[in-house]
Amino acid sequence: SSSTYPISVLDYGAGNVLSLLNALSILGYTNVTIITTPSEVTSATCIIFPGVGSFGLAMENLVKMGVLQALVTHIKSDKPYFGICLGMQVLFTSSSESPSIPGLGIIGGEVTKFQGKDGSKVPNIGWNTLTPTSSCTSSTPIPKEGTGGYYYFVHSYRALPPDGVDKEWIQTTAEYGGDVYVASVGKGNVAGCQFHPEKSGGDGLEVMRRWICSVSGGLVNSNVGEAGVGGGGGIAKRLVVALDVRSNDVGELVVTKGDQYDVREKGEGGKGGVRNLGKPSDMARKYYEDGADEIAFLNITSFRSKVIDDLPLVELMKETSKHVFVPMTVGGGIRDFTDEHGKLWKGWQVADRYFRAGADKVSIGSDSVTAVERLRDEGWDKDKVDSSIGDISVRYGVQAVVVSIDPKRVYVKGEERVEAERRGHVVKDTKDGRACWWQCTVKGGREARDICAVTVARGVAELGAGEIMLNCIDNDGQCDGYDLELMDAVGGAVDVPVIASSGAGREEHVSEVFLKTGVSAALAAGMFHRGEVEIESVKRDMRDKGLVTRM
Ligand code: 1PR
Repeated sequence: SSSTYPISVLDYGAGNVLSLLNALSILGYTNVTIITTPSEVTSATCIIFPGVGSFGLAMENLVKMGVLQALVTHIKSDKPYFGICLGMQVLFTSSSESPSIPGLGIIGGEVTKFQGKDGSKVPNIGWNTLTPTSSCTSSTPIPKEGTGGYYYFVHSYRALPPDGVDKEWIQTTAEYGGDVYVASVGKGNVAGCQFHPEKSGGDGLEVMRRWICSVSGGLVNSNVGEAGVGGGGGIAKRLVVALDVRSNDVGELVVTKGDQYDVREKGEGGKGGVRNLGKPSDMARKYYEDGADEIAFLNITSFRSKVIDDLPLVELMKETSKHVFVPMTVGGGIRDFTDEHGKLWKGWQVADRYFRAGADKVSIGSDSVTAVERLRDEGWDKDKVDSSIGDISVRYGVQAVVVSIDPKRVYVKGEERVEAERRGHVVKDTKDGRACWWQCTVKGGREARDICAVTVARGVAELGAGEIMLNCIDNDGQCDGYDLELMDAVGGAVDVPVIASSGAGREEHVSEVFLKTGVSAALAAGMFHRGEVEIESVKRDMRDKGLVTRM
């Protein structure tokens, strides 16, 4: 069923409003406009504000657009407003993220940064359940009985429930890193949530539907699904499905999958064609419907692309984001490059194309390795190093920047070990009695560099990466499990979340990497593409072993 209730999406051009528009479209709202001017804000019936970037950037943009006063008037006269993530945070008085810039001041209280207590990673990225407060009822956007569902959060700052009168705003809280923080607020026709309803699968879409129904005078029927069944409270371990994408020999984009990064069939007496496992958008949609928590698209031949208007994954993202309502990452070719007309494009401009097409995060591979090499050459003074990582995290937030590392094991003994350590590599004793370090490669494993994975991970976290996708070329496609020693070595060295990748072949491998290392997410590709293992059975195994799991 469709509705012509007018909805205005306030946008200052720094992020992904496409996902929100797609969510509204699938819910049947056809009268949706993007607004940017004071008069549009003044005449809007219902405003949704999906803020992105930093608190200060959001407030400055509202001032620059001249809409600040009109927005405050709209909210204070109790006209419908829904703030998502930063769009909720700006309702508060201030934020320690930008101490000199006040918020809208609708809700008393300060937004502050997670402390990373007890080794918890910052940003908080993941799926969480909610706890209702006494202001949460069966008719609030998140109904009391729906708080057991899973909602997707990604943020470094959070509001702690303020004392006193403003408490009545707080409808649900969530728990992370030892904090109980504000997950959603609401009073009258004004509401907001810290999580992303447009990225929280069916549970999230339901929050939006209920809120719009209530403010538009529609019926909030209790279409509340079964509350999700998890392994308990707290943040769920994420299961990411990766789609390695490239053109095949006749120029179609296909999902492929390599063995140790070699994606060609073993042909007679030489190399066969590129393995074709299916159409990327169809496969992404299927994995979303099967319960994947996140989908990553990697353009594995990106080092060839030369034209900004010919980024192969842009159209794919636009298409996929119509049907997929969980976070999507795009990687491959995010770096500065000069096109055939001699024009220089910055990495963040390439990333921007993907964000506008529906991506939530970009993943940077080769360019991150060279950025850390420059950082090392500058004596680890990050102010002296320009990088795509820094450029993108400043504009879109650290949570939007994933770094993908493609290391290979190098075994060393005796003098070699001494020499490797002298060159700054972190060498570990492995359980088979040997010692190794993990050498970073660029260009999809084609070129090895004299820098180790632990060093690159530390460096990119300094430069502003929010997450690390940690592959391992030795284990890729081997179905023998993840490189646990690598996951441990890198996970222990950085405060940002690590996604384990490469080597999953059975359900137990995923549970194992969560139980034995501190990674926040596990990525798998081939076992799903070949139809050997189902997402649901992996999640059942995780849940049965006591891991918090979004079923
Ligand atoms: O360097 O910024 O242009 O990014 C290129 C990106 O493409 C990097 O993220 C790099 O990891 C990826 N890539 C490049 N070549 C290949 C290849 O396979 N020939 N694929 C490649 C990386 C790793 C995972 C894979 C897991 C899990 N593939 O995506 O899906 O290893 O596989 P499994 O579960 O089947 O073991 P830039």
